[in-house]
Amino acid sequence: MFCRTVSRLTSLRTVAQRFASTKTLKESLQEVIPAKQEQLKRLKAEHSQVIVGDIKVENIVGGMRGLKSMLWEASVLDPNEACGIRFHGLSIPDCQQQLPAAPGGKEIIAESMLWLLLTGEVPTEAATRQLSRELAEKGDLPTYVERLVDGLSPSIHPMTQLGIGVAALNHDSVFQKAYETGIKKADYWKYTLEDCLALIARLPALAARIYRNVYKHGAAAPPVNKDLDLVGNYTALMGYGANKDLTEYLRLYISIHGDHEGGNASAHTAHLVGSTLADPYLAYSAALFALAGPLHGLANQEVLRWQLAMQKELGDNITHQNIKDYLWKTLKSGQVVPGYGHGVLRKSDPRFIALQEFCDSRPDLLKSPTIQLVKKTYEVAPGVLTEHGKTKNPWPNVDAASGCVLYHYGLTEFKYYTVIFGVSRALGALTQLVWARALGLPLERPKCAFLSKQLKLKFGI
Ligand code: FAM
Repeated sequence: MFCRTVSRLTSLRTVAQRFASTKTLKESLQEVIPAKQEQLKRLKAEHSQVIVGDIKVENIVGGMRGLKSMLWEASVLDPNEACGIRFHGLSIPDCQQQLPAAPGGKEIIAESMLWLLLTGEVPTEAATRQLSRELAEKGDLPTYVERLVDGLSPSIHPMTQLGIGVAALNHDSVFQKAYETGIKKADYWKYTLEDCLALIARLPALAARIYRNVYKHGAAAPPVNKDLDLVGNYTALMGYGANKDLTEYLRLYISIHGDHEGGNASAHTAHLVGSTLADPYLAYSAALFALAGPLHGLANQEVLRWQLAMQKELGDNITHQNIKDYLWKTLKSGQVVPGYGHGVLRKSDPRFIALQEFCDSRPDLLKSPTIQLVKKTYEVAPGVLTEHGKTKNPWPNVDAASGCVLYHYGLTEFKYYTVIFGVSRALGALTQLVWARALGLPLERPKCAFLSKQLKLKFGI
């Protein structure tokens, strides 16, 4: 007994010493920022007039697709590369190999992905644990936000509630307070980082409170556990802590769905709003409302609604032909097939593949009728969409699979799924905000093209 106590004390001390000698996220960022600032300074001074691409009419009338006009390097999408997305050069399988998991877990955790996104470096295990603790210590919701969300009608969509709660947290913005008292531009990023970490830390408690208010009659959640990682706390606060597989699934999903280049609708909204020097809470709240659109984050809810309707209609008759017919019925009624297509990718979304691999490694998931239907749909949908001939990408995106696993694990309230995406996208969108302030990026203000005159002169249209 004595020996066990001594060895436990020794191991606690070792961990504490390791933590003490581990750089914090802020210290690590502080080391990498000056080189990037210098790079940008030189770029502006020496290469401002270099042409990096043409602007075509199709870019202007096509939602700016393909138009390179944002500075963002933490993640890159390659439409045609098999791995499709890289985070500071690492593919999803690389991240799965290199980024620290939770104690006893295997999947990437939000903290290690956040560290990679912010610093471009793979964190050590000690640094990851230290960040988990820092976030857990900041994870409680202030009472005024608890009261605010408790007062919202449960019939208000969970995403609307999340956006309201995040916006209200700006009451505590250190950036806003410091700005009012007058701070140097060079220090903006430090206050922005502090707000961003506090926001990421509080998202699980806020999102879980909304879940309990809307679906569990406001049942009280346990306190934030200082020894758990962010997603470990999130599932525990929602009431699913005992389900280790669900927690692992959400760790993976939340990490790999966090960043997707800076131009996706939610991250870009945060960037635009943040460029006015609105604080990170306001900027991310705006991003959440972009995420709430069915062409973006709401797709995970729509996929499940669509899959369940198909399951109901087909009953036990789930054949390839019946799925094909159902797909055609959807398309002919003028609707999109949710979970298929993408603004940039032109192959199967690597995040979809990672989630499928997660399912393949668990026999209980393979037996789930909903997951089997996802797999069968994947076998025929690309062919149907190709024949339909509209979409540039007939392959599945991440949301073709994301909700079905949640559904299998008993988290069946699919109107809530986009909230989980909202917890995830904070990793990328807020990283982008920190860097925008570190690099002193200006107010975003694109010029409008008045095409009608040109069209008349050039093309007689
Ligand atoms: N089913 C039917 N038609 C589709 C389609 C789909 N899954 N995907 C695209 N199209 C149509 C699209 O509506 C457009 O038709 P119109 O010319 O009549 O307007 C045409 O194909 C060309 O579209 P595109 O250039 O291939 O795609 P976009 O870049 O305009 O849009 C998406 C990309 C993702 C909005 C689109 O593929 C879509 O609506 N998919 C279904 C919804 C969905 O799954 N969204 C989730 C996106 C996801 F990655 C995320 O944000 N989590």
